[in-house]
Amino acid sequence: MSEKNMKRILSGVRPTGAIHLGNYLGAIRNWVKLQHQSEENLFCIVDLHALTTVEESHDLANNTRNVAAAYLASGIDPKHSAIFSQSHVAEHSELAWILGCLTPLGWLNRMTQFKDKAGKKTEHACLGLLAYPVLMAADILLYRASHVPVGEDQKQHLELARDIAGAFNRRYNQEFFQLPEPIILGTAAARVMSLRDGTVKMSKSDASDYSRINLMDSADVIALKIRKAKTDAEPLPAELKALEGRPEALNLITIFASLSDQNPTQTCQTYAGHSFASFKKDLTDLLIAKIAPIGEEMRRLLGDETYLDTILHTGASQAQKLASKHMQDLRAVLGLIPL
Ligand code: AQP
Repeated sequence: MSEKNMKRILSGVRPTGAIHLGNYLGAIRNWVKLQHQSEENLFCIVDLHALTTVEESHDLANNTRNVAAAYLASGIDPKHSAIFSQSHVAEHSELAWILGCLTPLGWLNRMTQFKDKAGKKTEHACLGLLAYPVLMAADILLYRASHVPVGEDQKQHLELARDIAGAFNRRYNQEFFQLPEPIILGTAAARVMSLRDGTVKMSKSDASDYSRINLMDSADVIALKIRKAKTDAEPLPAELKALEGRPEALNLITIFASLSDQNPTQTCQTYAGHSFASFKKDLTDLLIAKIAPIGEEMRRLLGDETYLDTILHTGASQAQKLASKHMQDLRAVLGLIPL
């Protein structure tokens, strides 16, 4: 099959902390299904992206192994999918530079994630944070990925990757890059919210561990976090619409629906008129049944660093083969002397 007709999927997670239920329901669980619907899959651990918001508490090597263990324990199969660390394939950075030379600053200044992460002090934000979407475009275009599963928050960056590919093709007057198609993950849990505040997303960098369920949380910790999860005084309604203005309740219903492969309307109907106490008990049991085994498997895998590093090195060499071939083609287009 020619590369142009091939379905090649690429996606990634930043190794910035403990992998949580949002990462799992919003991304990794969907990749597990998608990996069997394409000819090639690349699941990257984007450690260079983590450097844009690096904190002293980040232990990049261990966090990277933690993400690899989460991928494997969730069902990403290394026989179908390359699992690798972004920094192990140097061409990501090389291509990012080349693409950065044709990306107008105006495009980057419009990115909402930059505005969110830089806050008011844009003068103090690092160049890497502004250039993040260019590196993401490089991650995708380096492999000529045809499809990119993205969460809601990454849609704008993927659109930019398509714009950059188009700008390159126009400048060099050829269809060098194929425009990557988004796979918009329209699942119930496209955005899992914090357990402490239903208006902000569940996040690795939230200071409160009670805001999220980590994949490695024990059954006791899961039970405690759900017990403490913010709710309101009303019983659960029969209609999803009635949860408007009740973000924490909506979030818990959405999590339940997603874990039980229902739509949230069905979950509402099941729990209509119930108090949070009885609903939370069932949600806890469901979370323990679905998440605790993944955590257990992650712990087992993390006990075998040699195995995890072998997975990462094998994945990197698969990715590297594609990357170096594409960079060689690209050098010819740019008029650089071949390596
Ligand atoms: N709360 C979420 N709900 C649904 N999907 C989510 N994702 C992240 N949080 C949620 C999806 O997980 C994938 C990998 O995310 P990432 O780690 O690369 O970046 P992120 O979105 O910045 O994740 P965090 O947890 O919020 O990390 P920090 O705190 O370091 O910024 C993506 O597909 C993302 O959509």
